[in-house]
Amino acid sequence: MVRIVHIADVHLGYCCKNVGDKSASREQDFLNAFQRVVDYCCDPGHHVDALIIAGDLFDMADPPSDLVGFVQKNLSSMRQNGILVVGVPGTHDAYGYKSCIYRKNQLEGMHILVSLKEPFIRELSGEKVFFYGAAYIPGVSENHFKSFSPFQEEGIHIGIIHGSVGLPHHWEGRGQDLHIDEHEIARSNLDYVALGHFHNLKQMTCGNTLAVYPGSLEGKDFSESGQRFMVVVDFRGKSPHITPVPVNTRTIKTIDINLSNQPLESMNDLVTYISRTYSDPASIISLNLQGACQFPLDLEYLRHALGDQFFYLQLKDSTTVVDSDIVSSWKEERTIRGMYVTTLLHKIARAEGEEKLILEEALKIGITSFMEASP
Ligand SMILES: [Mn+2]
Repeated sequence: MVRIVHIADVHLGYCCKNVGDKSASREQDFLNAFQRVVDYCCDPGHHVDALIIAGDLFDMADPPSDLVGFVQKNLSSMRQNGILVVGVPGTHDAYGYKSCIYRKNQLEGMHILVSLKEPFIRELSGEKVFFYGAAYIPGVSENHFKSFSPFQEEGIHIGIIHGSVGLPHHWEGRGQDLHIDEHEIARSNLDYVALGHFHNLKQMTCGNTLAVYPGSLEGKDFSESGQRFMVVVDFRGKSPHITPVPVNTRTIKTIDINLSNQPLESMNDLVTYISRTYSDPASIISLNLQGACQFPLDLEYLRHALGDQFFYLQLKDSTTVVDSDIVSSWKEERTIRGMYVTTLLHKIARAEGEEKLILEEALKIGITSFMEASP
């Protein structure tokens, strides 16, 4: 049985600006994830024949030498263990850049495929395996995949493509991408297509061909939430069976908390509730507070009070005070704050869209100020 590990979008060298002062530690996570893949492959008990890297191994075309050294060390381990490494350039480490690392032949032991004309052929675990891949240069390369057909020879035929297959709506308009239709993959009759470019795990059956995006190995932002995987592909005969294996150090999570459903009366209650329910020091969390809040919300206080409960915490205030007890009680008062609340509530009731949101924010700020003045 031939066993191949398929990864893509490793983005080594990615600058993690979105986690504040944790950026250096977070950048190390990306290296550790790649290291974990290499360690998995080199473990003799796993019987891995080859590693496919389907583009964006690096976050940049011309990585700094410490990063190249790190990758070279791992490629050398792979070679010592007799494991083939084959890949294509991506969009971040694109072949179109003159300074592209893959043009310099600096990385020994990684076979970068640049043209679909010639397959790269190796015998693995007694089977002849054909790898087809190309470097795509926007505006220069044609989409050779449109007229592609594999060699008519017995063996396992694998395509490696960094591009968009089955385009989600929000990716439209990215003119620089290589676009491939699912029916083109079906027509190729390849046994497996190792994809890269979309950062979340996705598998597609196109005719007789299985095409898989493994996704990124560490989430780059909050759109890459949940576990991250390498894909272990076992060929029983010619037919591929995949097992996603988690590799990430940290998990990105988005959590919505509806305060209307919680009997919380103060910031301290909220801190206690969040710590008890969601504390997770290894994770990167986006916490979205929603619903009616019965007390002034102080996000800076919350961020510091929750301190080391999370690796990194992003807070979003989507709460409303319109339906809170405090507003209900103040609007009955014949006082300045009573008039303020009543006037704002009238305006909010008549407003729409962005104006409504601005007025709700004004009500929140006003209530906080009144409370600070006379708690
Ligand atoms: Mn990528």
